Amino acid sequence: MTVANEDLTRPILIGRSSSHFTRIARIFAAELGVAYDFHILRDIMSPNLQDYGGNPALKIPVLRTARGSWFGTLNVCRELRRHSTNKARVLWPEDLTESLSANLQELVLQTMATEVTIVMSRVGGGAQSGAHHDKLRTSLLNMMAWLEQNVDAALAELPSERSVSFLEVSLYCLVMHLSFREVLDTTPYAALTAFCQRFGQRASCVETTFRFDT
Ligand SMILES: N[C@@H](CCC(=O)N[C@@H](CS)C(=O)NCC(=O)O)C(=O)O
Repeated sequence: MTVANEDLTRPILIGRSSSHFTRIARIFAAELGVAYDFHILRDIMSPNLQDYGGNPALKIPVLRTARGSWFGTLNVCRELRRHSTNKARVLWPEDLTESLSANLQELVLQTMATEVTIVMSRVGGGAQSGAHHDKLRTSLLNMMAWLEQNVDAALAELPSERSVSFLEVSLYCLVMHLSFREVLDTTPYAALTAFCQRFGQRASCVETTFRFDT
């Protein structure tokens, strides 16, 4: 994939249909009514900076607009907001001023990052046992237990007039992805499952279902 000489009249999202971070961006684009071209990163093990829109971290998603490249999901969502003309009221992480919802956001993002490490280790042929692997699993299970216990109270802290929140979109993508990548059976997590069933009814979620790109 080349990053030069492309038509940037509308944004280009570089990502994968199987990626939870990418799905956050895609749900935001749908909620905000922003059209984009989706460029699929075929090889997640590629060491080629160009494949990641110039992101030195070699991570997706990346959004390319006429104003530049935007690295990281939160940056991508903020730039999508700037491209949007609809009146959606977005609740961002910095709007979470109560400890429960702020901690929920932190732990959702950390669980997503931990899951990436677990999945990349699997994909890249890394160790599937050992002290680090065991600690990652323990951390994952601890965080999931905390999310399960606190999700309802934390979401109750959110202002009701929001159209969409980064917290809910990221939580939804995390829980659905754990199941999709068979990292964890999420069915015993009743509160998280109930949240996903409710939130997943949005058109933005239905039209971005996880799948492996072919
Ligand atoms: N901080 C980044 C993390 C993105 C991330 O970890 N993306 C995963 C895909 S879901 C990735 O690029 N994995 C490839 C790798 O870790 O090498 C963000 O917020 O977007």
